[in-house]
Amino acid sequence: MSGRKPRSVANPLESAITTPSERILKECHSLYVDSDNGLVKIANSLGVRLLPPRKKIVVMIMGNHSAGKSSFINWYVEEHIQKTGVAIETQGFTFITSGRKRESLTGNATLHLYPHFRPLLEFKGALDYLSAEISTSKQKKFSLVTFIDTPGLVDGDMIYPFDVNSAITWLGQQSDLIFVFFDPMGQALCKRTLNIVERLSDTCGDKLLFYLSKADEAGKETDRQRVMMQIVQELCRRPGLNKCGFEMPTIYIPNPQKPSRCVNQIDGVCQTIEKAINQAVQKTLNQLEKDCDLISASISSRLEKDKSDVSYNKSVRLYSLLYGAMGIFLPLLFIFSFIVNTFVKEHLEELIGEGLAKILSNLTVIVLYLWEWIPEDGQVVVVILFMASCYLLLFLAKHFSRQRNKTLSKKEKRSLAEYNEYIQDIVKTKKGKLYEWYLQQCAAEYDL
Ligand SMILES: Nc1nc2c(ncn2[C@@H]2O[C@H](COP(=O)(O)OP(=O)(O)OP(=O)(O)O)[C@@H](O)[C@H]2O)c(=O)[nH]1
Ligand SMILES: [Mg+2]
Repeated sequence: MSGRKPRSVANPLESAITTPSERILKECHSLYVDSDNGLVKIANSLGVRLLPPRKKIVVMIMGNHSAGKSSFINWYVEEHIQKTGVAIETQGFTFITSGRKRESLTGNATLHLYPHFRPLLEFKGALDYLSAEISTSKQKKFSLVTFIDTPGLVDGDMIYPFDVNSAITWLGQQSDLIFVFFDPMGQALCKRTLNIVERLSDTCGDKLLFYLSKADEAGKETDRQRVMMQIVQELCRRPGLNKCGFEMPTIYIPNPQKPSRCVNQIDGVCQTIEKAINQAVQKTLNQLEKDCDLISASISSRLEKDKSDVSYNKSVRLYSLLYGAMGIFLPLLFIFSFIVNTFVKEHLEELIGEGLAKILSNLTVIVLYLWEWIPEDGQVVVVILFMASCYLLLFLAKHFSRQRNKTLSKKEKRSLAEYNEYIQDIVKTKKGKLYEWYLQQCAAEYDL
């Protein structure tokens, strides 16, 4: 099929400024959402629901109030996007993502940008505390990451305007990575944080990563060790959390004015994000292959079903014709026999010729013989029964004519064959090339 070609998203200028992972994710995404030949559209026409892959990974940062969540995002993006400070600064959810223009979006606009987060509406009151910040920053891997900054968690009398525990848990389930920040200050052992972490570890244990943030404020090395022990002990006390070996890297925002002797593992956080991006690229390419196979299998089964429908319709049509013919022929023969009988043999021969008259009289003689065989007082009943049987035959003919299954038109069959060809020849070939290119890029990076 020469007409169908996936629209390539990368023009030469764009490919020069985007990373290989970004390009692959974009190209895969466009293979799904293309308005003419998108996989989502093709799958939809076959009754299969496909979700386009995300172009970015989602990293949610949660933790105690003032743990340094917003500061970490600002540091990563290298722009002061999120308000930071000792007061409770972040009260809602903010999506921080890269874009062409610096922009701040409110709740409704945010949900337009992220339609798959629409179920957030079920958390009453959360919409008013939802926003998005679009930044033009290209620092680190920000072009492939959407951060979710979450409200600072505290115990006690603090009233949240929505069910914060459930909303964070739900958002965590939608994310690719969940960073939990514990700072060495007073709130380190906030019960609310531990409760949410415990709930999340049930379903997303592999995405949960713990960090001791603001580690430069922990004082001496011994103090830091003590704080860390306390946090780990508190976490392990929870039945749902004591199964895994804990890792809690110490991180802090580097401050040239305030150098610290404490080990800073903040670069490890960036590496974790990069690893998740690479995994997302591989997952997206693998999913593309699976979705192609799913569509091809659906097309084959649709064509197979159509074949059996066609042969079923043939047999049903035959039954319908047979019953219909009998339902019409038998009463006609009955009436005709009596009409023919009223003619004198010679008159009939004169009228239609000797040969035809002989055939007709042979045909009608059987009917007349049967008719005479019926006792006179039962003839009315027999006529009624005969008419009822003819009606039944016509009814059966109609019934079978309605039993036909809908089959594919020639045009539909041709477009299914074209879809299959497009999936096998173009999409799969493209996927193979992207994979090859991705592996080449990886090898090139590691070889350097
Ligand atoms: N020394 C030090 N201070 C930090 C670090 N990270 C953040 N801070 C400070 O800690 C305070 C709180 O930081 P935020 O980033 O607002 O913390 P948050 O977790 O977003 O707080 P909420 O939004 O209220 O939950 C601010 O005054 C920051 O300047 C760090 O690594 N080291
Ligand atoms: Mg904050």
